[in-house]
Amino acid sequence: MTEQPDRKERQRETHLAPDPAEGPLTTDQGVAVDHTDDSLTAGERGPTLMEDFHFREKLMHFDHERIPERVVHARGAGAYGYFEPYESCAEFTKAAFLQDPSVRTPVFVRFSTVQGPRGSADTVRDVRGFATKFYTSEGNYDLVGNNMPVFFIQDGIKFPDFVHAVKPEPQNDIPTGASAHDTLWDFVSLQPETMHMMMWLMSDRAIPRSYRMMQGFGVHTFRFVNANGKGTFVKFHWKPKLGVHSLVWDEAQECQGRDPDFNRRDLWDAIEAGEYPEWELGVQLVPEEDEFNFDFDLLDATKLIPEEQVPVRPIGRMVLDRNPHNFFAETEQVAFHTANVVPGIDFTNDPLLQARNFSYLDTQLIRLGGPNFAHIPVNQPVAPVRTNHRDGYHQTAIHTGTNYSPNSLGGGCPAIAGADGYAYTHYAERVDGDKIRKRSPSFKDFYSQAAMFWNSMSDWERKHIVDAFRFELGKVGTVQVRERTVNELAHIDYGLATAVAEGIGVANPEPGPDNHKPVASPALSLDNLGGDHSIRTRTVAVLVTDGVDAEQLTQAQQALSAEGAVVEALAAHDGKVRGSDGNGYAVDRALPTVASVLYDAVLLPGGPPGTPDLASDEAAMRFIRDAYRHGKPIGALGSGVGLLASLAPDGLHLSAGHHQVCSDRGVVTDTTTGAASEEFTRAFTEAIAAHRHWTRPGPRL
Ligand code: HDD
Repeated sequence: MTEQPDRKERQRETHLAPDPAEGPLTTDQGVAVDHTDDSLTAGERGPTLMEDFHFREKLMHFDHERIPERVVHARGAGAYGYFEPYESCAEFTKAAFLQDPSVRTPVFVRFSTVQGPRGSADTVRDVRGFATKFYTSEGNYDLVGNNMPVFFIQDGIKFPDFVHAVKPEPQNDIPTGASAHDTLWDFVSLQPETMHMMMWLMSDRAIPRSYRMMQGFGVHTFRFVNANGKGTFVKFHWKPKLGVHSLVWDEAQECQGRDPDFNRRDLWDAIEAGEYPEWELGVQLVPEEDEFNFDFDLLDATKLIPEEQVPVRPIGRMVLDRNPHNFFAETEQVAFHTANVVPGIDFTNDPLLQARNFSYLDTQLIRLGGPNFAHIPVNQPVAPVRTNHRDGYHQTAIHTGTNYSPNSLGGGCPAIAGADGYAYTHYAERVDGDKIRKRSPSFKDFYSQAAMFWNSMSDWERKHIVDAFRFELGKVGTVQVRERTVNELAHIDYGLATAVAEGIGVANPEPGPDNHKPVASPALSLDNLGGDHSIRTRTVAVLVTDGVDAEQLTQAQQALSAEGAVVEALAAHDGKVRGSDGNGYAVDRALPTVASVLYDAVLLPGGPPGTPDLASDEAAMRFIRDAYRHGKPIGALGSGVGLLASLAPDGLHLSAGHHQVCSDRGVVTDTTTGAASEEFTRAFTEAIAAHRHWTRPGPRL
């Protein structure tokens, strides 16, 4: 493996501020400070003096610590890592970082929500940003994508309208981190091109379990260009190794309060634990001559290319293995730009992409306060930089030599690379046409792919989509907006429209023109995106009390940890519980500080007769009920099975008698006392790998 990732790391290290512990506290001017707790005053109870330069500098700096947050994607979390290709992609692109499997290219990735401000909660219903900066040997390449493969609008000139509509309402700045309000749905109901993306937004893709467990998409059709100048259309896909998993809406909402940093913490903790998140980069390639072989326009970002039509070809993998040293310096100040491309990667005339190529550069000026943001360490390429750009706010370089081109006084430096294959040469696409403001007729089918998405969903996914529409529109006060949206849904699927109409108290719409081909794309269903089916990094709560069966506890912890799960013992109090063998067993967290929504599964070990019953602990009981309602795997052993039996709804099968393992819709039980059987561990592990179990009987509990 080459040294490349270390190049970015070494570059970062040169910017690390020295540890203040090595010297005395000073002012910005380097003058040592004798006292920082009291300001300089005229007398012990007198006014503060103007000459207190330390006080004034300290306050001045503090007063200016904040920069404008991103107008969208304000809340995010980032990490460094590397990308390595599986094999050379020279046939399609000359991009240097896609040529040699032995070359690792350093990356920085920032995940984000879109609507909420910097301090909003993570688990809101929203699109997630998935932006990757590749520090390649030929300069930075930014793939600024989302976790959904399509977008709300077709032309970037609508972006301010869309964002104004989805952002909190202007008079009161409500709601935070939510799309369930009148202005968004007003816009949506009047702008049918949004409907495909709204289907994605109402699906569970909008509430990912983890940034590590979501797909990423470049969305637009881009262009690969090979060394001979031949172009190939390309769509980019990131596929997570751990599979794609989501929360349930009820859980996501509670999680917003229990841990607003749920996704951010999860990413940080996984990397700290050495569980490095990994994605495979895949591409859908379309030869230029096939551009018009689709029943949609490749330049329309509200459309995807079904994987069944053009398979995703895996070309490399990305691993995130380092957390930032400083959130502000790195995650906040990272500046992505869709036009940061390298030779071998080019644009298409997708009008959304064209607008983005203006917007991202522009926005950094207000956000980062001047044109020198490429000097900020996280934004610095590892490729050499030689420009004639000079001066401007926050200039930190002391340039010498000439600053114009052509020159002879500076020896002609920097020289122009020329079109010799090394420099970036724009793809020579022929364009001509009249100057017009008009959407191409090829962009006018707004519903077929929305219908395809609906057709591709499993029953539980469809139910969640209907529930989401009902929730969102149920928060919309204007009846006409509700009605108009339902009318739009009738163009997608009449059953969907009437199911939503019923929930929000509006009349059934007129049936839409039923002219969609009954097309489905199985690749779109979460049922088919299980990843490696492992339980690595899934969190399992073991509810324990004094008297817990020590053998069961230890063995279950060991067996699940061996599979890569994060197992935590929870009890009514911190410290230790006394096991059935008389020994103390560490409690990882006290129940009042956590909740079921923070875990993927729960295990109830048993204990000998007389063991204090979890049933008397309100927090434990709520934990079990929530886990059941949210379809989470529940394991119970020994007397734990009895507790579960006292709560379980009719129709759920639990084991009875001695040594009998029973697994029913993610509830796995074994009445054995002592260490759990291998059969139990296997069944419980499988239940956790399946993530959620939707067909459980209700209610009781
Ligand atoms: Fe955008 C940020 C993704 C359309 C204008 N966008 C931003 C980020 C992501 C995306 C992931 C956060 C980057 C970061 O972490 O710093 N945006 C998308 C995708 C789009 C899209 C996948 C459609 C395919 N965006 C889009 C359009 C426009 C913008 C059409 C404007 C015409 N986006 C911006 C922006 C932001 C931004 C205003 C805010 C902060 C920033 O750029 O750096 O320029």
